[in-house]
Amino acid sequence: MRYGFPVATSHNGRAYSTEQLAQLRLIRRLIDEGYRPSQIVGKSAQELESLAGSSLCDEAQVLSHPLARDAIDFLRAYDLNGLKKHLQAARTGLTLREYVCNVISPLTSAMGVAWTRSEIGIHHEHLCTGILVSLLSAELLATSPRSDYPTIIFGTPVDESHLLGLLMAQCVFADLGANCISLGPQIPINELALAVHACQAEIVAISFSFAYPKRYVRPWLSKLQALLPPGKAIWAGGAGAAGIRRKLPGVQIFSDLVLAGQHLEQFASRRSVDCPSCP
Ligand code: B12
Repeated sequence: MRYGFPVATSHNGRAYSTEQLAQLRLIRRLIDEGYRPSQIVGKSAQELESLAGSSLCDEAQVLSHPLARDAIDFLRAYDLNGLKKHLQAARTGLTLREYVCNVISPLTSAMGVAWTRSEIGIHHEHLCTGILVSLLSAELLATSPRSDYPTIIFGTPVDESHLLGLLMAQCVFADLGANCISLGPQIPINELALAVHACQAEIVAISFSFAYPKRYVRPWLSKLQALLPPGKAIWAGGAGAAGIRRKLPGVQIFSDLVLAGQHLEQFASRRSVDCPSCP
């Protein structure tokens, strides 16, 4: 009520209209993304929706990706074997990293848009995530680390349950030759720091999805930095990390998996020059 909104519609001051509740949900989402209350309270539902929409992506373009569009159709028809075969066929002739960047990543974006448009429900997202996790996990088993590439440890913060971004980054780095160790999603920060030490990882890779409140990304990363011994690299990715306004010295932020792969190649070649006998 501090900003004069919402105004209750009943005498006991507790009932709000459906429209006000929808507005409140949008306001909450925008605040999590980093907007100040004074920037958004007082705007109409339409204005709020367009702000929330503009922070995502060009929906029509995302949905026009033919492979992703077909995958969403399989999902809507609950043809999960069809979806699996469709995704397996799309793998032909591509390296693992090309597959992730050109097929899986556009599909996850399209799923997000389809969900926003109520074309699919949360259970569809779970069904598709299950298939993607099993396909990508099988791919990871077939990769072999190269001795001239570093060990990278992967995880997401406790409040981040989205794991596909993490898995995609893992596939790209493993395909290039990194020794990838995943702690999976929702790892307590102290446990992550202990695992980095125990596994002698040189790089910690963290994923923050669009749903992760952007105002918590920087504090979380700086807490991790304080827990790690000097010299460990922190690489963060995902739409949540890409949204932080002030960067953190010593933390690399990626919103593009191709660039992340190139960065790893440079890291590995610098590493070979600096320490030719490193394992
Ligand atoms: C699948 C999915 C789910 C699944 C997750 C299953 C799982 N175990 O992973 C389920 C159904 C559980 C789910 C739940 C929710 N979700 Co959801 N979900 C998605 C979806 C479709 C994909 C998520 C994903 O993995 N994205 C991560 C990757 C693919 O995308 P990215 O962040 O842009 O990252 C890219 C790069 O930056 C890079 N990258 C990512 N990480 C890293 C890390 C490193 C080191 C590097 C180098 C690179 C890198 O890889 C990606 C390549 O494209 C997205 C849509 C979307 N656009 O993301 C919505 C989305 C993230 N979800 C959303 C929401 C709202 C939710 C829920 C709050 C509501 C709900 N649906 O119930 C809950 C929240 C759960 C929670 N507590 O966190 C919204 C967030 C919007 C917002 N403003 O908050 C989205 C954007 C959908 C939408 N269009 O509105 N979700």
